[in-house]
Amino acid sequence: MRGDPDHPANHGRLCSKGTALAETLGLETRLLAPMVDGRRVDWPHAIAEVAGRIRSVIDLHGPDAFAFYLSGQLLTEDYYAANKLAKGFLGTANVDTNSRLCMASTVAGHRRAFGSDTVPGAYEDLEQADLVVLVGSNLAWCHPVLFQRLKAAKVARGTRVVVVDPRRTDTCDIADLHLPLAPGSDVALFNALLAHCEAAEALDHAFITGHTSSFGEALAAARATDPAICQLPATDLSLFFQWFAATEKTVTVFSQGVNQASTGTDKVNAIINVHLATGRIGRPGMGPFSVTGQPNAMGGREVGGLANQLAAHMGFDEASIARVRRFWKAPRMARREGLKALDLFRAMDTGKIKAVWIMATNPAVSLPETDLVRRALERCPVVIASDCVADTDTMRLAHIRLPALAWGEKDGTVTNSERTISRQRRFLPMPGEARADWWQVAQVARALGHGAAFAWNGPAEIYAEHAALSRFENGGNRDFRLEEATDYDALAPFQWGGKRLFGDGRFFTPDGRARLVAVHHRAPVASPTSQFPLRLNTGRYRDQWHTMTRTGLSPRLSGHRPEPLLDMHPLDAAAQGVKSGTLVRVVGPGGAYMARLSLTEDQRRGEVFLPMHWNDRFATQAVIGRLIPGHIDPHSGQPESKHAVVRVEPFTPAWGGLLVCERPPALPVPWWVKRQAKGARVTELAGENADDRQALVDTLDSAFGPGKLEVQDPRLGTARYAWMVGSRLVAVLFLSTTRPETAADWLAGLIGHELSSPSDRAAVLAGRPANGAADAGRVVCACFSVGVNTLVDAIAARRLTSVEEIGQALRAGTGCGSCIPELKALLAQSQGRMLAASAS
Ligand SMILES: Nc1nc2c(c(=O)[nH]1)N[C@H]1C(S)=C(S)[C@@H](COP(=O)(O)OP(=O)(O)OC[C@H]3O[C@@H](n4cnc5c(=O)[nH]c(N)nc54)[C@H](O)[C@@H]3O)O[C@H]1N2
Ligand SMILES: Nc1nc2c(c(=O)[nH]1)N[C@H]1C(S)=C(S)[C@@H](COP(=O)(O)OP(=O)(O)OC[C@H]3O[C@@H](n4cnc5c(=O)[nH]c(N)nc54)[C@H](O)[C@@H]3O)O[C@H]1N2
Ligand SMILES: [Mo]
Repeated sequence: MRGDPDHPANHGRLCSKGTALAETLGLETRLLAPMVDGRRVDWPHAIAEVAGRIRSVIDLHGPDAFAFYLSGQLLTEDYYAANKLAKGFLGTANVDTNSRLCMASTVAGHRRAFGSDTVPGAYEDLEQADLVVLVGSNLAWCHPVLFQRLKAAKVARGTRVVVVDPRRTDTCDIADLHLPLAPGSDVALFNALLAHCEAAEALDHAFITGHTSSFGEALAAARATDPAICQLPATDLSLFFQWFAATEKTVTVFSQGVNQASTGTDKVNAIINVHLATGRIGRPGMGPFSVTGQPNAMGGREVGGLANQLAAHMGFDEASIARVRRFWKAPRMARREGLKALDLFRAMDTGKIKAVWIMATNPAVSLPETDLVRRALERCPVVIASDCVADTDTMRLAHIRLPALAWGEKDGTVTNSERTISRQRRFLPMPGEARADWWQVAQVARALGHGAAFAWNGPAEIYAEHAALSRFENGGNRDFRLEEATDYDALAPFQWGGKRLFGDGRFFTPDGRARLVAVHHRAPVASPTSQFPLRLNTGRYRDQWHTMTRTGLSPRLSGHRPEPLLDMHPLDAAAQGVKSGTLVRVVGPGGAYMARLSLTEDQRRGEVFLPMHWNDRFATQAVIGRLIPGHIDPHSGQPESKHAVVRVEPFTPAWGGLLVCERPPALPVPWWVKRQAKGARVTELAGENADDRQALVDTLDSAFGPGKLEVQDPRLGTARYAWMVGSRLVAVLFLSTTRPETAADWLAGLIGHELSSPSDRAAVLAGRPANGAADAGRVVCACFSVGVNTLVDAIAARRLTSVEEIGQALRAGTGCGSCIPELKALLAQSQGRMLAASAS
């Protein structure tokens, strides 16, 4: 897997997940045939069932009883097809997408400020800026390629970097200043910044007068804001304000720490206000810059994938509805906005929506109020889900499961954060019966009698139609406009709208002026109480992608964080009576979650952090949505996924276990978490009851047969088993009263292999190689699979003193570079050890 050196966005650089893509292309976990009510059927049957069930729901209950729930992981052509079917031909705008959980607040903020959902700048602005402010963005882990570009620019021209995030993240590795603000206080911060810029005479009054409106109201609101709300040291705050006021070439990058809040839209406008008031927009090296997450989050916005957008960046005003109807020759246009994600699932729960088609998203995990969402899917009479993976938490709740093509098999276009449209090309055959998402929609549309409007022969024709709609009656008052692609297959990456927009000071509002918005601080909806005293923040790990359906298949991506950790400040842990490295239950008003406790001063006091990735496929009790209440932003409908409240309780197991085998059976124990290692899956287990141990061994006996080797030490409470078929090793189980320590990755490599000599078998039961070869340990560098033990040993033995020397010796850190902060930490630790050794 190599990057394309000619692509303008990454210049050939890949992140760890991109580098490991080849490990996720296998067909083992794929859905390869349509399934209706648990039965395998052929496509004509599946299409007839989907169309028949949708038709009968609509005939009985009207078009709004049907909904699509889509995803920023669809291609633009897929998205266009679903949106057209629902909004033009079935007559419902109940089309929403996981972008509601992701970019909705930015969309709402952009539209309030610019009159359109436009990202004004380009990635190269980060390279041309003198100051880059990263707000609620862990760029080092979530946009590692862009992070590398910024880092290189910093080396070349000394760019100042400020990180605004309650947590200290690896992104702070390149920060000149980290502002660990109180969660949810971004509006106060940027309001105070606006007031400061005014006082410091750093505003661009010519731009304000010539090109904006509502400046006075916004400034009054800003002046009324007390920056003490942010709980930041006054010196840091004034340093940030001085830098910002003095630096014309400033880019403010923002992401989920801004969007995923009940004040998300106001946060976006607070940021944009400052850029408008200083005139820093639409010119090189400056501007507000929303970085999107999913590969095609932007394409979804362009086709109208959100329930409150129609198509081609048009909304639900009368003129737009009429225009799109004319273009589509639509028989049954949706006439008003549809339900947003959370309301959509609530409507399934109350029986208003009776048929849903979910594509390329896993709402049973990623939406808040998980139990309500799952109950809604259980109650909904018709649940259709298209996914490339057979078994996800959502697929388990679907009546009709349709096999989709995955990356490498599908053809179409995606749009990135800087508006660059790229062609994605198929290079693998279509496996089994899997078919493109657009094809599935078009087939169903034809079965419903709309053949003429869905007669496309391929994505090229859909793209041409989408582009034509963007130009249709577009006299220059709509931002989104695509030219005809003369050769779709050879389409080279290009930025729609050109490199930058708004350089001329003209916006897409009715009066052509950008709007400043008067915004006021509001605290997150849930506030800590004596029952739930801690603020819960959630987000991403470096090497996992969302609900892990793909990245969870890769051994090296699963090695960096093998299980979910609860990050907590040591003083809070002491107060709650929980210990580092032990299992804890995180309890919120809506449910519980099990994690291992990791103590770190990177967390503010009173605040904890959990990853969003694990789910029922990978752990017993680690579905993040159970802890997130359904509080939403009033403008965007985006859930407040970053500001829940919880308490933390110790979980004291009576025993711990480690199971290594190719495919674990269903396990009768209270807690386990699985990860993919090279050769086998590694499952960690823990139980509160000694009887669980026997039940577990019995389960494994019936799964793997009676032929096992065992050693027990009743005095120590340890037991070790190795199941064999002939001389082939099929499973290993280690039990102990604590957490068994073994070379799990080494054991995984032996599964399925012959153990011919007695010493081989003895080594398996000893849990480590007979020849004393070391276990590489937890993966630090995923690009080159370099483990922590290998690094620590090499740093000591070869006296490595810098990241560069580590790179020369082991290649670690020379791929995507996102492990460099960890390499630095290991170097610092080993220097600490050397100092301690020389001092004694
Ligand atoms: N490795 C990896 N990369 C990914 C993804 C993935 O799953 N894995 N997913 C992709 C997707 S879809 C997305 S949307 C992006 C998300 O990319 P990011 O937004 O960078 O990622 P998150 O970890 O969700 O959140 C970013 C930060 O917001 C901070 N935050 C929390 N509350 C506040 C607050 O009140 N104010 C401020 N200023 N900050 C706050 C959190 O502490 C966190 O560090 O990542 C994309 N890239
Ligand atoms: N607590 C909390 N919750 C969050 C977040 C958070 O930070 N904290 N972040 C939110 C954000 S920003 C996002 S984007 C969401 C992501 O949440 P989801 O969208 O639910 O997560 P994914 O795991 O990306 O789900 C994508 C699904 O599509 C399948 N798939 C992949 N490619 C294709 C394809 O081409 N066609 C089809 N039909 N299927 C395909 C995958 O196998 C997988 O099942 O989570 C949101 N939820
Ligand atoms: Mo996202």
